[in-house]
Amino acid sequence: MKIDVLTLFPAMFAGPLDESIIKRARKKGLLDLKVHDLRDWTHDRHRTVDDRPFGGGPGMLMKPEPIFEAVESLRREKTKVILLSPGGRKFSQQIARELAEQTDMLLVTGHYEGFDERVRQALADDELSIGDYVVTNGALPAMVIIDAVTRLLPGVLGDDESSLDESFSRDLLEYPHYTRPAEFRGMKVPEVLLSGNHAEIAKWRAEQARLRTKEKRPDLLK
Ligand code: 4G0
Repeated sequence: MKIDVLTLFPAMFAGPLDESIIKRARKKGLLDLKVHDLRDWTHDRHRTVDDRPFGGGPGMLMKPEPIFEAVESLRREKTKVILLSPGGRKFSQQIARELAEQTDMLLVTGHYEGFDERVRQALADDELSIGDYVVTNGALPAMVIIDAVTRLLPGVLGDDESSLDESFSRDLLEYPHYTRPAEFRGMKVPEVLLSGNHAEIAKWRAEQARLRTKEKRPDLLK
């Protein structure tokens, strides 16, 4: 998959996407990620990317011209252009699975109070939010989406890392997990997990997952 990112903070992308699974995906050529500085598409001496809202009010908006020029130069035939903003559709594992089927994405990030509406109207195929909160700019949300999508690309995860039971993790929280030692600082691993009785273990895990979901995420049971 080819992912282009348009940002005012290209330096933020060095680091998080150069580690671990994403690093490996890039090395293997499964992810081709290119980060672009929006200011490269400005023409004035101050490389201006923002302006004041018509009609008044506080804050600044991303002005349309640099974004239009950048998107028009970066997008190709199959490119899905996606805006990141707190006003977008809520990103989810289901949306990550859908995006993993694309060949080309262009993530457009902003800051201030958001984008001139014509960016949305004329350029965006979709607008996503990683959750109901505001961060200073769209770089972190873009990285979250890149990470969640990349680990789903065929060949990225090894057998050990693959989520074995995706259908399960879809509608319930995980049951409690334990590794050695069997007793640690007086805290014992539940006896059933040491019993070797796989039917009982499966029953215990299903019950724990249900209890935990009811406690922490009752919305998932409805
Ligand atoms: C556009 C995304 C971009 C509009 C971006 C803020 C959170 C998310 C930004 C705004 C972001 C998210 C209207 C404040 C940049 N913060 N939840 N900040 N407004 O995905």
